Amino acid sequence: MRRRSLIDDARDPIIKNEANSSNKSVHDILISGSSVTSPATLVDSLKADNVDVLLWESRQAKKGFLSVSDENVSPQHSVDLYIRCRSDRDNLESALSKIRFKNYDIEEISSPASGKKVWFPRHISDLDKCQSLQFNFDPNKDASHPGYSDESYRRRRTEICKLALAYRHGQKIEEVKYTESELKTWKTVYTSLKKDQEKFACAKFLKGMELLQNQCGYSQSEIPQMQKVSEFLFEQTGFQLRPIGGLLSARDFLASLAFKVFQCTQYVRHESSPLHTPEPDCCHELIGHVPMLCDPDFAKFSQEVGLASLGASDDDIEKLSTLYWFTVEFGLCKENGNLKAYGAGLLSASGELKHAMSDIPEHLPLVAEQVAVQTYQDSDYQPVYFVAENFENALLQFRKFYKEHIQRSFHVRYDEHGQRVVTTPEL
Ligand code: HBI
Ligand code: NLE
Ligand code: FE
Repeated sequence: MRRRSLIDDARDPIIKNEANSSNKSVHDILISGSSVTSPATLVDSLKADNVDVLLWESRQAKKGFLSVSDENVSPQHSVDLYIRCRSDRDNLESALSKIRFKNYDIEEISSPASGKKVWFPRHISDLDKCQSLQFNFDPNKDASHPGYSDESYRRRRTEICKLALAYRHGQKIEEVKYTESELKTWKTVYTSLKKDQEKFACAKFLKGMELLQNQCGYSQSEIPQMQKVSEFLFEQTGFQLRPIGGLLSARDFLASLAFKVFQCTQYVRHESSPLHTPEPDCCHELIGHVPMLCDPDFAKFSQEVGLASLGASDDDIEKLSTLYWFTVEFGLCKENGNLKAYGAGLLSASGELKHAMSDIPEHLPLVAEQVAVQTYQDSDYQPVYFVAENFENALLQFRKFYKEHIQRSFHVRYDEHGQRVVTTPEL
C-alpha cells in the first residue's frame, strides 16, 4: 500500500470536534477494483472492525457508464470507493487486509480538502482550453530553429498554426493544401525513414505503418490529411487527432491523452532539415506517433498515462513527461535479442534513428525510477537512450511508476459514453 503523510486533523472541522482519542488518526482511503461486494458492505466490514467511518462516497462503472451508487453492485463492475475514517494504524491495516484478498487496489491519499487544486479538463470539449504552447522551438522566436531566417517559411507555418488554434471540439479538421516544396520535404522524410524503419523499428510500429499505407493512403507522394487519419485511427483504437499550432505544454499534451485525443501539428518541417528538426511537425506526429497509436495496447496505455496526469502536481507532471520523453518519444527495446526503436522522435528522424542505433550514444537499461529524474535536452540528438528488455516491459514499468509515485487525492475514471472524466471523491 502506498503511504501518504497523515492528514492534519486540525484543518478539518469534522475531525476537530472529535479529536482526542490517543493513537487514532484520520485516514482517507481509496479502494478501487472489480467489485465482489457492494461498497456499503465493504464499509460495514470496516465498521465491524472498529474503524470509525466518518464519510464515504462510491461510484460504479458499468459498460462505460458511471453512476453514483451504493447498492446492487454486481460482480465485474468496477467500483471506486472513497472512505474517510478514524482508526489507529494497526487496526486499520488489519481491517483493510481482510478486504485486500478480494483484489482491490487500496491506497491512502492526502485529504481532498488539502493541497493545491489544479484545473484539469473534465470533458473532451474542455480540450479547447488545453492549448498552451511552448515557444522554445518556435521559428518566430528561436534563432536555432532551422526555419528562423526563412521569412516565407515562418509566414506559412504561422498561417497553418492559426487554423489549428481556431479549431474547436466537434469541428472537422480543415484540410491544408500543401505546397510543392512541402510535398518535396515530406517525400525526403518519408523515403529516408522507410529504409531505416525496416531495419530498426519494432514490430508493432511496422505493423501500424503497413496498415496506414494499405488502408489510409500513407505514401511518399502525399501528406495525409489529418481529418482522414483521425477517422482511421478512431476506427482502430478510438484515438482521435486534434490540430495544434506547435509544441504543446506537457500538462496539456498529456491531459488530451486521457480523452484519447492526440494533439498534432499540421505544418511541415523546414526543407533544410528533413532528417531531424527540434520541433514536432506533421512528419513527427503522422509518421512517428500515429503508427503506434494504431495498436490497441499502446493506445490503452497512452490513455492511462493521460488519466494519471490529470490534476497532478507540477513535479509529477515533470516526472511523467520525462518518462514519456525517454520511452514514447525516444525509447529503444530489445526484440528477439536485437535492438529496435519504438520512440516516435526516432522513427520520425532518420538522422537521429541511425545515431541512436549506433554505438555513439550511451545505451542504459530502462529503470523507470531513474529515468523519471534524468535530465535531458530537446534540441539535438540524445546522448543517452534507455533500452527496455522488451516493448511490453517499457509500458509495464511506466504503469508501475505512476501507480506508485504519482500522488493525488482522488481517483479518476473515464466515462467512455459521456467522454468525460469522473473523480472519486467528487471534486
Ligand atoms: N506537442 N505538438 C506536440 N507534439 C508532441 O509530440 C508533443 C508535444 N508536447 C509535449 C510532448 N510531445 C511530450 O514529449 C511530453 O513533453 C509529454
Ligand atoms: N526530432 C524530431 C524529428 O525530427 O522528427 C521531432 C521532435 C520530437 C520531439
Ligand atoms: Fe512527440
